[in-house]
Order: sequence, then C-alpha cells, then structure tokens
Amino acid sequence: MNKYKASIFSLFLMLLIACGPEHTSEKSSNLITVNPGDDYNEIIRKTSLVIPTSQQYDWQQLEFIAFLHFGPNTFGAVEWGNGKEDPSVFNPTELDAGQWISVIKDAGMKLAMITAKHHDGFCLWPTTTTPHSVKSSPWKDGQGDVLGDLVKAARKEGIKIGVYLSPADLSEIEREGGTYGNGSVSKPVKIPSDPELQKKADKVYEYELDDYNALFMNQLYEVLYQYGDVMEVWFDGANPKPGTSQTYDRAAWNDLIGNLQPDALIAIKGPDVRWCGNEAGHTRANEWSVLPVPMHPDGYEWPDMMKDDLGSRAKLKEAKFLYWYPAETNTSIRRGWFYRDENQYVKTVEEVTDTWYRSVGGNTVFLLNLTPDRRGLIPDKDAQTLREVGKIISNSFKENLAKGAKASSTNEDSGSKASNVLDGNQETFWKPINGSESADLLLILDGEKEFNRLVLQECIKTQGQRIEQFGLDIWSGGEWAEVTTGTVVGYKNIRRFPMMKTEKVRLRVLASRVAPTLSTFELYKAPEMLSNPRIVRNKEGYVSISCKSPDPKIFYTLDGSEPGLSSLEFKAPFNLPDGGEVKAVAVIKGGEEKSETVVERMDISTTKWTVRSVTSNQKGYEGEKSIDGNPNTMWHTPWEENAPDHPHTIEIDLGETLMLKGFSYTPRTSGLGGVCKDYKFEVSEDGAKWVAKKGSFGNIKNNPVKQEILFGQSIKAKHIRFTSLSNVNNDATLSAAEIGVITR
Ligand code: FUL
Repeated sequence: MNKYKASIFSLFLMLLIACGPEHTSEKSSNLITVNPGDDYNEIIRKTSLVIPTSQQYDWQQLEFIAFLHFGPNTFGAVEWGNGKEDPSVFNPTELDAGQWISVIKDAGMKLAMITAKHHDGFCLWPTTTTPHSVKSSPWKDGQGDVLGDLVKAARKEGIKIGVYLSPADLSEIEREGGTYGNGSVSKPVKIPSDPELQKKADKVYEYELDDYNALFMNQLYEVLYQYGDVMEVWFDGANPKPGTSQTYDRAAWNDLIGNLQPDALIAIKGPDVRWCGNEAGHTRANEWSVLPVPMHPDGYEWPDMMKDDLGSRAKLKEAKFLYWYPAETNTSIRRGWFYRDENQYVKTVEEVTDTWYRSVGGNTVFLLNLTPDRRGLIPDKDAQTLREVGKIISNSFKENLAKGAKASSTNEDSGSKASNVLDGNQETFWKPINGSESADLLLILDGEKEFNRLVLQECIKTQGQRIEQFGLDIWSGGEWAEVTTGTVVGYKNIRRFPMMKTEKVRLRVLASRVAPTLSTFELYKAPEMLSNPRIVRNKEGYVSISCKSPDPKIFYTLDGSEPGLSSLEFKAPFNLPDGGEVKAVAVIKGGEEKSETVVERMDISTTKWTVRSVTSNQKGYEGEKSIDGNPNTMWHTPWEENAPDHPHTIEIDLGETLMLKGFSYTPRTSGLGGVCKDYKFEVSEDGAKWVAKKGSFGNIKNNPVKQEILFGQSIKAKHIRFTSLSNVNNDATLSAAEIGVITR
C-alpha cells in the first residue's frame, strides 16, 4: 500500500541521516526501525519519532463513531447465525436509515459502520457474489439495498461510512457449492469478475486467488467501488465454525483496498486500527498508540492484543519495529450485538457516558454499537439514551475556562511556548527542551474559575505520544493542592474530579519520553449528575437499592410503572422471592433533580435451591457459589496441572416444581478463565428422567455477558443439571458466576 511505501522511504532516509544529540533532522514516521545496536535509551528516544499517518490522524479526531449490527440475526434474535437462514426472514417493516443517522448525529458520532456482511454471510447490499443477500429477501421485493440507504442518509448529514465484512462466512461453508474451505487452488482472477460490473469499472484488477478469496475480493470491490468514500474497513477476527480450513489472502485484500479507497483504514487484524482487546467497553489505564512490533508490518499477521500493558517502557525493550497502532474501543449499547427484544438490557446514559469518558478521554476512538430492530429502526429507548448522551457531552464541553489564562513554564524550547496550549490549534504545542523528561506548566487563569474536568492533548500529529505521568494542582489557601493525576495522554486524556475553584493551576508532567509536548490544556465545568440507583437481590430473596451520590431519596415500583415521588420509598431491603420487575429512581432537592430510571428484571430467587451434586467443590469456589445471587463469586473447577477436564456438571434441586422457559448462565465478572462455550442443560421433574438441550454460547469469548437461553416451550422441572462441555480457551477448567432459570 502507498502508505507503506512512504514509511519505507522515510526509513531509508533515516538510515542516511547521522544522529546528532538533538536529532532534529530525523524524519518522523508511523514506522521506525530499531537497529541491532540501539540501546534501551535509543529505543525510548525513537518512540518520540513515531507519528500517525494522516489517515490515522483524521480518524482519531472522529472520537465517537457508530457501529450498526443488523441482518438475519436481528430477525432470529441470535448473536451468531449459522449461514443456513432462509433469506425470507429478512423483512424489516419500516426501515429508515435516515432515523439511524439522525440518532447518530444527535449523539455526536461522526461515522456509521454497518455489518454489510456478518458471519452468516448474508449481504445487506445486492451482490453478484452469492444468492444469500437482500436480493433474495421479501424486503422491497428484493429490490432493497441497506448499505445504499445508509450511505445516502449519511452523506446528507456529513457522517462518514465504514463497512464491516466478516471474513468468516457460514453461508459459504454450508451452501451447496459454497467456496469457503473448498480446497480450490489459486488461479488468476479478474476483479470485478461479473461482466456487467467490469463494463462499469474504471479498472479491472487481476490477482491469483482461490475461490473463497475471489468471492471475498469481489465483495470488497462491490462495497468499496459502488458507494463512494469509505473511511474504515472492519475485518472481524471471529469465526463461529473454526474447523473449516480456509486461508485469507490479506495481502491481496489490503492491496485492493489501497487501490479502491487509498484513504480507508483497515481495522482489526489490519494494519491501521487496533481492536482494544475486549467487547465490554473496558479501557486500559495506559493506552499507548506507539507499540513494539516483532516484524515489519507488511505481511505481519496482526494478533489480538488483549493484555493490559502493550507499550510501556518494559515492553519496548524487545522492540524490532516501533509502530503507530491506535486503539478502538468497541462495545454495544445493548447486551448483545444484535437486537433481540424489548427485555434485552440497554445501557443507561450514565454507563454510555462513562465509557465515552474512559475511551475518548483515554486515547482511543469509541465505536459504540447500535442495534436496529425488526422494524428497521433504532429502538426508541436506545435513541433516547443516545440523544441524551450527546446532550450531556456537548453541555459539558461548551466553554473552556482556561481560555484567556497566562501560561508559563521553565525550559521552553524556542517556538514551543507554553501559551501554545491555549491557542485552540492542535498543531502548535508547548515543549521543554529535549531531555527534560519532566516539566511544570503554570496557568494564571482569567479570574477565579470553577471546574471539574481537565482535557489534555499531545501534539501527536508531529510529535507522537510521549507523556507517561502527570498531576494537576490548584492554588488553594496559599498552597498547591493536587486534584487529579493521570498517566498517558496521546490524542486525549480527560480527567474527572469534584468541582474545584481557583485562579491558578499547575500541571506537573512527571515522566515522559524525551520531552513532553502538549497542544491542548482545557478546563470545563460539566453539569454534575446524580448517580443511578443500583438494585441487587441476595440469595434470601431480599432486594436492596443503593446510590453512590450523597443523601438521595430512592423511589421504586414493582408494577412496571415509572417511579416518582409518590411511589414506594426505599428504606430497607424487601423480599422478592418470585422475582419481577423493579424500577427505581434516585432524587434530590425534593425531586428537582432525578437520576435515570433503572430497571432490573429478576426471575425466581435461588433461596430454596440446593446443590445435589457437583463434579468439583474446591475451597472458595464451591458449586454453591453459582447459585448465591452474587455474580462476584463463582464456582470454579481446579486449575492446576492434571486437574479434571470437561465435562463439569452441577445438579441443582430447585426445592419446588416450576414451569421453566429457559435458563441463564452468567460468566465471571473479570477474566475469561473457564468461561463455558459449549453446554448441555438438562431438566427433570423427578430427578431420574431428564430432558436435555445442548448448545453453544455464541460470541461469549469476546462478549462475556449473561447468556439467556430459551427452550421454545415451557417444561415442568424440580431439578436442573448444567454441564460444561468446553470452555472458551479450550482448556480443562470451568467457571460459572451464576446459573439461573427463566420462568417469566
Ligand atoms: C465479534 C463478532 O463475533 C460479533 O458478532 C460482533 O460482530 C463483534 C463486533 O465482533 O467478534
């Protein structure tokens, strides 16, 4: 690709340049080579030369972008399809991409990325490559084009486009004559292959490809040639049926993308944008965009980078190449990537806003997934949540209270003045002279100001990412008082702290590589929000409701109605053994300020349940822990060498006969060790005759959230048996935070 040619050229230039102590003439690049003789200090110094490509820089500035998961899974209410779905299931009744874009815009998101093809292989555009597409669906009599509708609506509002194309394609595995893993040999193939498309093409490309790679390249061609500018191409790493052997010709894919959309970023298993490593919206304390890479990025099979530390000084020791590889935080607004039903958990405004702060304010781009429903619209509740998030963010960052301040510092590099952090220009910056790895920046504010947010940005465009640790002090009562500390900055670091009032602030950069650079220092007064109530129930069936904010009153309902000042006031835990819907709201100032209404749907409590037998019961991780109503404890089988392998079984006596509609499995709250992938669930009325259901928890490895499996009919049972047949890491252990039943 062209950008690599550019980086190789700059590498060549660097080799020619003699290194003086300040190295001012060295060229920065998105890729810097570590030479065999480079010592540790030299490697650290070189990290300051690593900068984003102009495409990565533009993308980083989008900050908040939208994912859209839509397709046959929406209609089948599943996370992963199997490729055998009848295209007739795809039939949205009111699809309106204009509504999606209006919500996206109001939330402040700048790009919309759609699952043009998810793992089931169903294409949301009328493709020539497979019959498994909108063309074969009843929607608009097969004349519809979801991707086309989205592009049209997005262009009108200035929203950029991204496409998700799943390399794994179950339809091509299952379909008669399907190409995925068919053992075909590579031969010269014209892209596009379709004669009609060739007639319309500016250029016909030729590659050596096997059948599936040829199909995939044609799909890439169709989505990247026919719909105008595409900014991001997302190659998901997951494969629900990993046994089928099929290699992916990523070099050819990347080359075609470079030819058709030279400015598009290739994300996930691609060279330009890195998956953050989880789908839960977790963010790292230190998110580095400069990473050590063991070989030249051309031809590197990008692994999933899931560890906490990817780019600290300790990690840089073994570097062969230093590479700009920024992170994208992806998570879904709902529990699951696809719309299921109105009972599916939707994250609250508080939760989405918190993830926004940690991701955008933690040096990543926030890719939040929205789930159009079976009407083909973003569900009303989600739309309302997103609009509220957009309002909160724009209200919080309206007026920079550091504007008009007088900035000064010691050791200033000529031309890199302290006042540059206040000029609103991200390309000018403050920098102490090279070698000052720590430095102070003093700001005399334009009068006394009240604020609770700090925004810092480094000048990544030309100076890369350098800061490792900082602290913010305010002048208060004749001395400096620390109000917040932080670690890496990169594109952006936002700190949240209680409201402070002062006329003087000091930023202490405590550690950095070579010398810190700062392009932005901003202070804001964000509206303070009342925390949402938290509803929990213990094994005895008692419900407690708490709130982090000081002294609120909490009101709740049990009949589905909206709680308010005239509802029941929460004073002490109450008994709810049979479950139900608890809705709660926290209020202060006699109701003038309210939290969001929080809903917790509970099934029957586990009060009467006992463990009848369990295959392992190690201390602290006994079988009982999976029915104690507390997701923070778990049943875990032993993990030492030669520990018993699968299957692991627990049998539970429900203490009464119930009509069961299904069961639930809640994975552990942190880590993936022992998380069940393939299960068997059995029910029995008498403990002797059992009815079994076997299955897999689709995508649980990437998205370890509560799994709810419905039987499709109600079954009478007094006993249940849960068996884990394999776990997500394919090793011996099993863990289960909670096992529950669905009766409602
Ligand atoms: C995962 C997929 O398996 C999910 O279905 C979803 O598309 C998510 C974004 O990536 O790996």
